[in-house]
Amino acid sequence: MTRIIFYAVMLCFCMMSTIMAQTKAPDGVGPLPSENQMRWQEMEYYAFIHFSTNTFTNQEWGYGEADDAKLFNPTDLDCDQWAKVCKDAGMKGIIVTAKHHSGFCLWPTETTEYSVKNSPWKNGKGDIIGDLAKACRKYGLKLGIYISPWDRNNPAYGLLDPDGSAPYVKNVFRKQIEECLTKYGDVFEIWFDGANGGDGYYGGARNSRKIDRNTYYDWKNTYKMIRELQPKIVIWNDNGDRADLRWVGTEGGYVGATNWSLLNAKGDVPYDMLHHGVENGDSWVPGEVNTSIRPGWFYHEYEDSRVKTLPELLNIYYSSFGRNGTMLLNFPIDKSGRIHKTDEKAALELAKAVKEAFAVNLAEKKKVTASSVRGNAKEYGADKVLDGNKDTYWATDDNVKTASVVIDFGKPTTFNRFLVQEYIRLGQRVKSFKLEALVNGQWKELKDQMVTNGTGTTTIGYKRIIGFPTVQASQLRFTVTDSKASPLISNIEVYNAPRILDAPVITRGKSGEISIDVSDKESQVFYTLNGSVPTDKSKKYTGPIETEGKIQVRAIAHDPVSKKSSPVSQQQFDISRKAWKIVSMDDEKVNRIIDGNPDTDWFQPKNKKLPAEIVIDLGKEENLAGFRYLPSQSRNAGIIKNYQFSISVDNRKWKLVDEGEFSNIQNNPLWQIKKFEPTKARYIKLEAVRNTQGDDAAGYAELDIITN
Ligand code: FUL
Repeated sequence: MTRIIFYAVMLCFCMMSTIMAQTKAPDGVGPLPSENQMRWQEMEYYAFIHFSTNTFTNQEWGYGEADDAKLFNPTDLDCDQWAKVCKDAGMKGIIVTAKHHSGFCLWPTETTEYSVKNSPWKNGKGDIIGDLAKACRKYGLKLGIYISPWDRNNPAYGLLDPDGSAPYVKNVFRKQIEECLTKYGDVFEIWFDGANGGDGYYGGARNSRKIDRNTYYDWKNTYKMIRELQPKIVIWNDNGDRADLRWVGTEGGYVGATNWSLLNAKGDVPYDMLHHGVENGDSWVPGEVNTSIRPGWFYHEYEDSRVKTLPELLNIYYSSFGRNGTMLLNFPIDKSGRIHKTDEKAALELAKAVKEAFAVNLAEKKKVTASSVRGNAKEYGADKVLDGNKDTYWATDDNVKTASVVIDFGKPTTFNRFLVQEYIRLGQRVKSFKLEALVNGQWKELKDQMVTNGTGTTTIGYKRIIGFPTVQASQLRFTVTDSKASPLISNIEVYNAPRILDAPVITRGKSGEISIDVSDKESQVFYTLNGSVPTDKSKKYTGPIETEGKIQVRAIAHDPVSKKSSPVSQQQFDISRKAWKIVSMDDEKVNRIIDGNPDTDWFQPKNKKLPAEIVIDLGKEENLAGFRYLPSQSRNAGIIKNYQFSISVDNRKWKLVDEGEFSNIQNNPLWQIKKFEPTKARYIKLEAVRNTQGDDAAGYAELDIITN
């Protein structure tokens, strides 16, 4: 008897150890996120605040002019309002431009006179970083700091001592970081922009300074100091040394649909790597998607009507943390010192739309089964994807890299959004997946509607959201089709988001014809030409509209079934370009730069050197008051940075009416608007003096004038 009991116990023990061996938690695969990176990733959505002397000089990059400090005088500065708007918008933190490239500091630093202490605001007694830190604490938001490494004001910027050390880095830059990280409590992120060296005021020297971005800032020691001062911080750096987070290669508000949170610790990081990460990278460096709620980062009154619309903001939402990134949305503070009411409204509309879209998780409490479960153990079962617990996950055995789960809704259910999360603490694993819905007994593949080439369902990472045309189905099948190792899926949600129409795109061709295009081809388009707000009673668009002279076009897309309309899009066009002739170039294709289509471009021939000029005969004398330049939207080349603009009555004697730089045009290649004293002329000349890459290319998508 004792012997039987002994064998029985041994048998149980053996069985248990087999099960335990099989259900051992999976090992991590590849680089893993740090605790700081995890905490940051889970914030998902936070704000950027751009505020500086630029706000008052109407610039994107202040030159660092000493006198600009005297212009810094917000009339109603209210950090509480910033924090309240961010909180209400669903954001978790705020990163503020404590110092932008002009060098002006928003706190009374001991390192320079170029700060709030020498501005008229609060008679020099104010401290914006202090006020914001307090407001963030009040609203339960985290504080982040942007300190520009480039400083266009500081006399020492770019200079080296005989021993090779950089006094600006030692005595100014690092001290400024130290002040910001010690005076204002916890800081969750520090942001070092990549714009570096170039023209500046530099204490009155007014010259150009070049630095080696890999060595000048001694990042190794700078990082060491930062981590000692704020052990829980994450570092964003677009300069030499790899830090905790990466830029995604565009300021347009989207990251690649394939998005690995990995990079290599060493070596160059071209656009493709920034935008998609590196599948087999050796370091965990997740992407942060940064964009502004308006075209520019700083406030410009002329952009009051160009605040992003709800469909645009929703696209950014789905293309940032819907693609394994975080979303860093910028508010340019206006001259009064507040977030402008239009921007506030737009951010709150986005929050409301997101709340509505993700209100009811249709997968909750539904039956779920898996094709394979790790060791057949309960703790890795399919139900872990629906249990709402981020620390549990469905897993397969180590060698099983393709597997599926099926969610049974129990009845035909209507949906159009799918949300899925990997358990990234053990690495990012999934290389591709497939989604299918059981519609009338047939499996139908659901493709990511945001990805036009049909390759949408690749990586997952922390969070992936797929949008597709609405289906009605009784079951949903999610299949991992390739993975680095056993996929670990911690969460799945399914939603039916209300349909939101995109605003139409309005363009005007060279002969003055207006075209209005909509992304949703089933919707109708209504428009006005007299500045009034269009409704579904306005004129219906049926094809290009012939127009002459200056004109304002406003249009909406309208869904006759739901009776819902898109936001209004509007375009102000100047005189028609029918009579224009480009006289400086004998190449038919050059007309692309005045064809009104931002998607076509022209580049000056490769054998030509800068400066390059474009001369246009407007056909008759016009009262000129400015010009607009749009660089190529398809190629990151030939982007004009420094320009001269001249006018003439006879194409012989020229008058220079404007010159300068298109600030930040490399990262934000939008329309550049320049105004000058109104002058009559028939010919215009745009001279490309230097481009952003220091070579001889000059490219143009569009060139236009502004008349008085
Ligand atoms: C850029 C800067 O040069 C812009 O001015 C802005 O601060 C943006 C967030 O980063 O590259």
